[in-house]
Amino acid sequence: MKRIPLTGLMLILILTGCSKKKYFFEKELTFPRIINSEQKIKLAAYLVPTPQQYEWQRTEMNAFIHFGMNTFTNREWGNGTEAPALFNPTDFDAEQWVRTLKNAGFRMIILTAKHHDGFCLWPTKTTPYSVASSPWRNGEGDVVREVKDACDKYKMKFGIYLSPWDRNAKSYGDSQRYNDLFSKQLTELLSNYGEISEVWLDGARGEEVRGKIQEYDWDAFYKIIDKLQPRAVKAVMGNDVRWVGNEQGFARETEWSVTPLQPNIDPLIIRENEKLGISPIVEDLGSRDLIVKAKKLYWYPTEANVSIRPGWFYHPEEDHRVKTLKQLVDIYFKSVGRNAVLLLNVPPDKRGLLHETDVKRLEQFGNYIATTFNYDKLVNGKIAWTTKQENFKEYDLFDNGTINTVMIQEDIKQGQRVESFRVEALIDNEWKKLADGTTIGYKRLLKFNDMTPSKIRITILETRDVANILNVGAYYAPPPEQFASDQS
Ligand code: FUL
Repeated sequence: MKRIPLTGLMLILILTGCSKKKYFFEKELTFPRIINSEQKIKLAAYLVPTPQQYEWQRTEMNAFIHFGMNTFTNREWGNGTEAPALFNPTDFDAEQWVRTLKNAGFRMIILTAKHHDGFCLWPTKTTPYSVASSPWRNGEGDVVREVKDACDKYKMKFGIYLSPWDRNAKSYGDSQRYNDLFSKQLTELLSNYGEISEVWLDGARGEEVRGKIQEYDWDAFYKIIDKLQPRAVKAVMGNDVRWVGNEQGFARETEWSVTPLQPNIDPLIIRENEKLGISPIVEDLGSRDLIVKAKKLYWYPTEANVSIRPGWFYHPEEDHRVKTLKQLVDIYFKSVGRNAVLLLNVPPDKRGLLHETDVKRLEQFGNYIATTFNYDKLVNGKIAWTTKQENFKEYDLFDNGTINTVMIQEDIKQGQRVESFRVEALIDNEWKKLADGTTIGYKRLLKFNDMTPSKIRITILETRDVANILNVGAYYAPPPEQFASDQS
């Protein structure tokens, strides 16, 4: 990964704006000692994503698949003693999962290759506790392989969730031995299945096993991932993609990808996070006040995870509790529409199929998003513009269409900069405020009441440096209840 050290010359060029060449800091930035608050804010505007973080952000909507021993025991967390004989899907069809998700607009599937119970969905050499010991496909099956093959067929990206917490492994708690086992599992998954686009490292863990605490060797795990899959992002306990802080799929209204937060992976980072009073769940992760106190900043964008059902794994008693279209649309607006990537979990059932109710709902959801966003009613919204604060741009609308949603994107390859903006509409020759927003980032969606203006005006109220507006759109999002009943 390219890391650009901040030289004195670069500092002067950025702070004075006296250079034709643009300087940026990829992924991280350490502030020089002698620098004032205003200069820190300015430098924060020059932090940018790595190419893999940028590529990941553009996926917008990804799917999580929780499938494994818990599917067959009807539990959320197994204890690692469940018999492999229980794992036996009757109609396993990875293509059904991938086809359904692809048609609904998802771009990547992240599969629980191993959950906390330790049962491996691929025939690993590291433990007999895997599909190889199950009756499924006479012990010859490989869930990871079949899902990956289906992803390749349907041109979907593929990621893995590999739980560090393992309640089956005998070595768990014996730090070095378990870290070796985990490293071997990562190596198998990242060597034998082609391209892997995301590695989801869960933070959940049991504190003490047989009187010992397992200390994970994050540094070693990171090295394996970076070496074997240099284009993958490392999520949650990884330092490329940040957990949003809740499991409802809601990002913050003010969501900064530029933050001093890093996952708690070593004592120095833990101390710095504590000193600043930050963790993935706090509200403020990127304000000016926080930046001024920080020693380092990172490009650490957020992923909003949520399940389509109450649980992460499939439970038949939750068949009537699949989220409604209205709930999914709300989640979309509060994740993708708030500078996050949505990670929606859809758990296959004991047959090894996505349940009919979930399939139907995903179809509605995909149609809803496509119907809403395929028809942009703004003229010339795709022409990029730059501006200092208090500047605005006006747009005409096609054939006086009714709208209730505005979309704005910053060119995050040049940093995340906008701190507040306003959207107004020209109605009967008068400018009326539609909505105020704070951050924009990769994408921001704002909703307002249905109206039919002749023009739209976007004003950048506050920004950390010249704002780079990439794209603006205006849409009509139909009422989801109505849309759902029209479709059924
Ligand atoms: C959590 C786990 O404990 C849950 O079972 C689930 O996998 C969720 C996505 O992450 O930490």
